[in-house]
Amino acid sequence: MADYQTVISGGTVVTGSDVARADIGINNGIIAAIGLNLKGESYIDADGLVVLPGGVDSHCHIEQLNDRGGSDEETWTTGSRSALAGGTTSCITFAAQFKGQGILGTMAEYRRRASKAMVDYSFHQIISDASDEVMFREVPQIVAQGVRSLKVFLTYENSYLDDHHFIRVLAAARRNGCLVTVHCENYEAINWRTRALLAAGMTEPKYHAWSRPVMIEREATHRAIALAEMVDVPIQVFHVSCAEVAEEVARAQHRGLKVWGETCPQYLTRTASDMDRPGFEGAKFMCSPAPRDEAAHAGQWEMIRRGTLDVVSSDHSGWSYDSVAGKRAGGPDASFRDIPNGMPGLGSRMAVLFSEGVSKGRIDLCQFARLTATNPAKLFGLTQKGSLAPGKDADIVLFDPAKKVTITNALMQHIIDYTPFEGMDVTGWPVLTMRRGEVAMKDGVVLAQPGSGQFLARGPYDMIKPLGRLPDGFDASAFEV
Ligand code: DUC
Ligand code: ZN
Ligand code: ZN
Repeated sequence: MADYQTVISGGTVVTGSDVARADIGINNGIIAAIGLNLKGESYIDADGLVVLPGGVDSHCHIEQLNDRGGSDEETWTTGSRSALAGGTTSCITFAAQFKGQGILGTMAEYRRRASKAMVDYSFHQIISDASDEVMFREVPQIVAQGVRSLKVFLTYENSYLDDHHFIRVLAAARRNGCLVTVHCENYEAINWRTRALLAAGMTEPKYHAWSRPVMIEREATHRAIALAEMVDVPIQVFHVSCAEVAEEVARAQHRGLKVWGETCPQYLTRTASDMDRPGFEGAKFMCSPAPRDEAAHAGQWEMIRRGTLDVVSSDHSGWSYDSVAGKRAGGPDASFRDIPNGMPGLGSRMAVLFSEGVSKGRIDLCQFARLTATNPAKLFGLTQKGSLAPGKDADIVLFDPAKKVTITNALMQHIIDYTPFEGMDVTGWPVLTMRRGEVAMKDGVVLAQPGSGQFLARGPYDMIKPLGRLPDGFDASAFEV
């Protein structure tokens, strides 16, 4: 008699702490058992395959609304297709606030759009206007809806917060039990350098990197950490680009602070010289912070090895190369300042990290599982996700560790017309993705139906509780006026 509806049999099962040849028994979308010789009504043969937790991409931009009344090119249908093709089963995307507006109405619109998702999902709430109404009345309401992370930009003309407003967001996060995620670059310094570069006629995509050198990322990271320490609230530093910045995170961790660091495959594989490709081609690699150089990649791998950087997300933010809705939004002769930032990466994140990390011997399988699934799930309170263990959702990806693939844009299955990883040879490829017990992708064919993804409401959780270490023991956030 069968004990399980589905058994994934004979694979190399990887958790955040162990690797074992075993079967996984699944009932009603939940992992029911990990053991030997499990009896199932149906079987998925995983002989020769690596069985990993489905990817959790805790930083991707999908159907994000912009201040011109439009939205990202990548839709929930195409974004989740790309995610599933690449082995990712859960995404945390962004709900953006525009200055002068609230956040409750827009959250409802984001929830409506995400109802087409095929992956499970949650949101980070971007705060661009820390008004009293939003800080004291609306944030508690979106937290009650299950959104537990606030996102802050320390640069970008229409979104950045000065120190005063950043502190107000940190305080609101402390009062409401949220994590704050921070884009750390110094707005004034970038502006100052950008104006000078444009005045000097240095306008091509490669000057994007010149406009935002390492120390402006390092300074903003240091400042974000210091202010978060003052308010006593946990933060995650987004998309760390190099070791000098990761060192700020490491110093904070050594002081016992709840500060975490994230990076992305582009900061492990792409360089500023990619932005110096002929013509407009460099625009494909423009993102912020800017990719650095090969020495920076080596430093980043070391920071991953040490555990300073413990999440690798995609920062998928796609802008088609040949589109006026995309990279060409600023016209044919746009300077770097007017070319949209970001690159697609949802579909490539797992394979690029597996190949560059596991196949090249820089990280082991358990580290891979932690970086791509276990750690982001824990940090963001996705309690059913990120781990292969009885009781967790059966979100599982089967990797063929020997499969050699040359990345092409068609394989990404996103809506964007390019991938920054075009032509990269990788060893290791996702061949089957299961989401809550259903085969959602097999051999590159996405089988999930639009609307089958579920909203992941996040409740309070210990990992993001404040430390209780306040300057002079005084909790200013409780008396804010
Ligand atoms: N930088 C961001 O901060 N967000 C999206 C893309 C990018 O390059
Ligand atoms: Zn960012
Ligand atoms: Zn981003």
